[in-house]
Amino acid sequence: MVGQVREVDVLIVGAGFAGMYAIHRLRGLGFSIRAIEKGDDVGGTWYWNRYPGARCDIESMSYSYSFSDELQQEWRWSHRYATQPEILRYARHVADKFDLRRDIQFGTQVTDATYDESAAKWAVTTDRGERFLARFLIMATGCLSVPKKVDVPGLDSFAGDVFHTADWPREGVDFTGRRVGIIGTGSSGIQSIPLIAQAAEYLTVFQRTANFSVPAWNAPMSDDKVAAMKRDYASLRRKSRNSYAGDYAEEAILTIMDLSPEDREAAFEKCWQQGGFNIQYFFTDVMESAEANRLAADFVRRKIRATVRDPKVAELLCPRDHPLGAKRLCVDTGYYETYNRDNVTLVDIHGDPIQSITPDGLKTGKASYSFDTLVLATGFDAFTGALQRIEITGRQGRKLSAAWADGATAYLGMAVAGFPNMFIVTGPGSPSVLANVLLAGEQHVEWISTLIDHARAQQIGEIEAEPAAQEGWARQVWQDADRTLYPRAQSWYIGANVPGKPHVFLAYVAGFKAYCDQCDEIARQGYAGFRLRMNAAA
Ligand code: N01
Repeated sequence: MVGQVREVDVLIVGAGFAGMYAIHRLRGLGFSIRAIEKGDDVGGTWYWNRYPGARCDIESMSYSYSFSDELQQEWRWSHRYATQPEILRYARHVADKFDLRRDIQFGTQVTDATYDESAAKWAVTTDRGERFLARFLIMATGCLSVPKKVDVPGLDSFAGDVFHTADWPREGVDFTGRRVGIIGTGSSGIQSIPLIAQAAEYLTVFQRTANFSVPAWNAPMSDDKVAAMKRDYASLRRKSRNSYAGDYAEEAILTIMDLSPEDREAAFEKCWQQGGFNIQYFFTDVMESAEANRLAADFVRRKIRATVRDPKVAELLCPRDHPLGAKRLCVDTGYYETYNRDNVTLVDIHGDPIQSITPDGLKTGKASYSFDTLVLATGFDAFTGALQRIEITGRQGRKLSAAWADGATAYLGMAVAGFPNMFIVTGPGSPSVLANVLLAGEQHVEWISTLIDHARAQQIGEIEAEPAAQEGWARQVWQDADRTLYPRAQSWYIGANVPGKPHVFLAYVAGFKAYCDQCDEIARQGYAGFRLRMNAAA
């Protein structure tokens, strides 16, 4: 098709969970569509992140599509938290069931997208030289899809294998007999470290920042439990839609600072025993009061000390430089226990930073460490990485990179002033990563497709966020965040993990329900904050 221009109503970039649903939804509304996907199959983040231990940390019955009751009734999740292979199987099942692949072009990257103001269309080019013209552009590119550039000197000199958790070999890695070094102790590191330690001859973990992690207590789902939840699925989904985190887990009902020391300890212990994010979401004040947060953090630190036998190692694993939850809480299976193994060493690279990677290991200021395999669990250029890989040019030749030079903002976390007819699914300023991102993506797809459908019916040719609405939204996102402890960490939520990235709070912290209610109200008001221009011909 090189040379020809293919015209569609909607071009969707990405065939992860959000892109897949966008295909299904827009096709159902009668739009012509094409989706472009870099991977060779559907699944997005679950296609790329195949490292050992990769699994969701929101319960699978919740972290799954809600749009089709038939789908949610027929699919059987094996465990409370499904593994990456199971989630990828689910994505493939969805693609088959809804016949999505016929509209997806795999193994292709969009390289640039330019808005043609006279035609009110996006001209899109791929790395295969194909060209598309689309009335609407939907960026379903994911919040955590581009690994951040690894800023460790000497990486190229390493003689052994280097694996990044977010770009794991399709065929897997056999760690038998290997001496492994791993850099990074965020969620990816914390999930993979226990399994790499079990398989490898020796594992050295290089930790710059200790993170809070809580147990998953993952287990198979019994038939009775699954059946009971499926009978009640509609109300579980309603509860999720009306919750803070887009989940059916219990909502915050206790205030730590109102509890006696005994009741507090009992409540923390209950959260710990339930596992998952409860300790963060079960209390009204844990993300708002520094003292309440310290009490919760102290509880987790006591758990770490009770688990890790070597007191020095336990102290190193105790996070001290950020409030619990202000860097994303990790959910693990046997993470702290792993440091009781004889074949695992924890190295503090905060006190003694890495100087360089060497051919057979790495050097810090004070010591050298040797290993033959290096695993990078060093995270992502969150929210903006995937969008900034594409040369996106809006009205009057303005680049998205220029529009976001002082920080990424988008009205409702989905539309950028100066970039008409382009929508970002779970973009900067949306609840996305602070909620159940699967449901957050569904809500965006439904809202955006309803707006596009409305535009077609009303002969509206251009939809564009108003600059004032976008600024107001950015202010609200920041003010909401500023009332919490979230900004008190140097986290990827504010872009702090990528050198030079402007710091703005990138997620909407006021909760999924509050966000959805605002979106609904804006739609009721005729899409307030959007400039809707009629077709030239209308
Ligand atoms: O990445 P991260 P991640 N030298 O940025 C360290 C989601 N997720 O891939 O904190 C030394 O959290 C860095 O150290 P520091 C989830 O939302 C979900 O683990 O910058 N160290 C940190 O320890 C998660 O939050 C699941 O000091 C360097 C680590 O690398 C998000 O993805 C599973 C370094 C990066 O941690 C990102 O998680 C996995 C350097 N130069 C991920 N550069 C689920 O369970 C970075 N680090 C669903």
